[in-house]
Amino acid sequence: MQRYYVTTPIYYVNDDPHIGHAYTTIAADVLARHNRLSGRDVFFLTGVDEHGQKVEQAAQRQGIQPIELADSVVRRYRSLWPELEISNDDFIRTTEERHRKAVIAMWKRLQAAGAIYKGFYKDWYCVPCETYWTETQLKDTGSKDAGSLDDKHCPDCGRNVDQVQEESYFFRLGDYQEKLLEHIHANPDFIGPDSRRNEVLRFVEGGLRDLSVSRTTFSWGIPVPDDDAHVIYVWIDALTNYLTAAGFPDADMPHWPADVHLIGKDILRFHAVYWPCMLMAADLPLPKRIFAHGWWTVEGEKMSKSKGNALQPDKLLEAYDADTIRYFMLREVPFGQDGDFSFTALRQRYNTELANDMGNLLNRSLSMLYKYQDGKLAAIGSEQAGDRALVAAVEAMQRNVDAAIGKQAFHEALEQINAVVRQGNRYVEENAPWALFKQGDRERLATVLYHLVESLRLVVLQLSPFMPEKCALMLGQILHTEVNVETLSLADHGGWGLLQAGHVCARPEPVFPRLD
Ligand code: ME8
Repeated sequence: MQRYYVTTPIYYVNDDPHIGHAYTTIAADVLARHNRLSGRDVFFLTGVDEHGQKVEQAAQRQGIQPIELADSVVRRYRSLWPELEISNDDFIRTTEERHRKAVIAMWKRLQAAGAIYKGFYKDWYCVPCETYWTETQLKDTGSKDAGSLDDKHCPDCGRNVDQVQEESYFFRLGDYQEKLLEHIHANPDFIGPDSRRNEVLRFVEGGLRDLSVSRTTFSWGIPVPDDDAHVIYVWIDALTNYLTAAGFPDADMPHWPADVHLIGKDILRFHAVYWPCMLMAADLPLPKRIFAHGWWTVEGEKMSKSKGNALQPDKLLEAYDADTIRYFMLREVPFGQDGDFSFTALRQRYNTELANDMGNLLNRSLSMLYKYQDGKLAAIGSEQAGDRALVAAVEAMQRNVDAAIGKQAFHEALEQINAVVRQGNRYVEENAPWALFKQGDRERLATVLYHLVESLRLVVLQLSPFMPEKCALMLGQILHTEVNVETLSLADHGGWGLLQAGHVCARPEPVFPRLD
C-alpha cells in the first residue's frame, strides 16, 4: 500500500493554541483524510515543542517549572484537537524519552560526519523567535535603532535582541549550500508555493553561514552528549521530531521521508534550509515537500498578546461548529496567501455556499424524492445530454480535487466541489422534476432524481475530508444508515452508479441551517 506521511509544526508550549495553530493542523488533517480516502497508509503527526529559552522564560514568569507549563498547555492541545476533528495518528512531545534518544542519535550522526565543531560565538539572539542574528543582518535589514548597540531589534519580529557571547558548537551549514541549491533546482516541488521557493533560493544564494547549535546560558533542553554544559539548540531538537515519530534511530522508518511538512511562512528557513542540510549531513533522505502557508489577521488586525485579540479556537467553537470553521479557513484564502478572519465573511460563506447551495441541493433533492417516489430511487431511462454532463462534471471534479489537494490548493479543491453543486442546482431548474411529475413522465423523473442523488453522494464523499461530521450526516441521509466517513474509500465507494434502483433514502433534515 502506498504510504503518506504528513506533519504539522510542533507548537511551542509557552502560549495557548490560537487559530494560527488550528489552521495548519486542519489543513494537515484534510491531507490525511483525503489520502486515507484515496487508499493510502497515512501517518499524520502533530505535537508540541517544549524546550528552549522561550519556554523556560515563560515558566519563570509564571513561577512554575517548564515541565509544569508544558503539561498544562499539552492538556489544552490534546482536548482541542478532537473537538476540531483532527485525526492525527501520533502526538509528539519533545520531552519524551523516544525523542531524547532520537536527538542524541542525530547529534552523534552529525558529529561522526564531521559536520559539527566547537567554536566561539558572538552574536545577537531573539528569544521570541529563537533565532541568531549577526551584526550585519541587523543593519542590512534596517532594524530600527540599528546604530545603538544596546537597543537592537530582530529583523523578523522587531523585538529587542540580546547579545550573546559564548562557547558554542557549530553545524557546518555553509558546506551544504551548493548541494541544497542543486536539490531545490532538481526538485521543483520541494518547496511550495513558488513565491516561497524563490525566497529560499535567494536566501541560500546569499550565502550560508555556519549555524550555532548549542547554548550554555540556560538549561531547559537536551544536553550535548559528553558535554552537558551545552544544551542542543532548540531548532535542531525540534526539527528532529519528524524523524522521532517515524521511528528514528531504531526502526527502519517505513514512513520516512515525509510526503509533506506543512508550516507557516515564518518558519520557512528552518524547514527549507537548516533541516534539509542537517539531513544531508546525516545522510538521510529529505522530505518530499515543504509547504508554507500565510498568516491570518483577525478582523483586519494582527493577532497579538498585548492587544489580547489572539483568536482562540475553543472560544470560536462555542459559536460555530468545527466543520464550519474548517470549511471557512480553507475556503476563504488561497492556501499560501495571507488572509483575514472575520465573522461577517464566515457567515457569508456559510450562508451562500453551504446553506443556499449545498444544503439546499440535498434538501430539495431528497424532498422531491419523497414527494414523488416515496423516498425510493427507481429504474432510470436513457440518459440525455444534461445527465451525461452532470456525470462528466462529477468525474472531472474527482480528478481535479485530487490534483488540487496534491499541491495543497484546498481553495481550488473546494471550488471544484462547489461548481458541481451549482451545476446540480441548475440541473434541477432545467429538468423541473415537478413538471415531469405533473406530466406523468415517471421514467424521466426517476432518471433526473437518480442523477441528483448519485451526484450528491459523490460530491459529499469528496467534501468529507473537509467536513467529516456534516458529510457523515449528509451521507447518512442519502444512504439511510449511520455512516462512519473514516471507513469509506474512493476505490469502494467512488464510482458512479453504485446506488441501486429500489434504494430508499432517509427523509431530509436540514444540515446547514442559515446563520444570522
Ligand atoms: O514556530 N496565522 O511554534 P509556534 C497563521 N515550535 N499561522 C500562524 C499565525 C497566524 N497569525 N501565528 C502563528 C514554532 N502561526 C516552532 C515550530 S517545528 C519543528 C517547530 C503558525 O507555536 C506559525 O506560522 O510559534 C507556525 O507555523 C505555527 O503557528 C507554530 O508556531
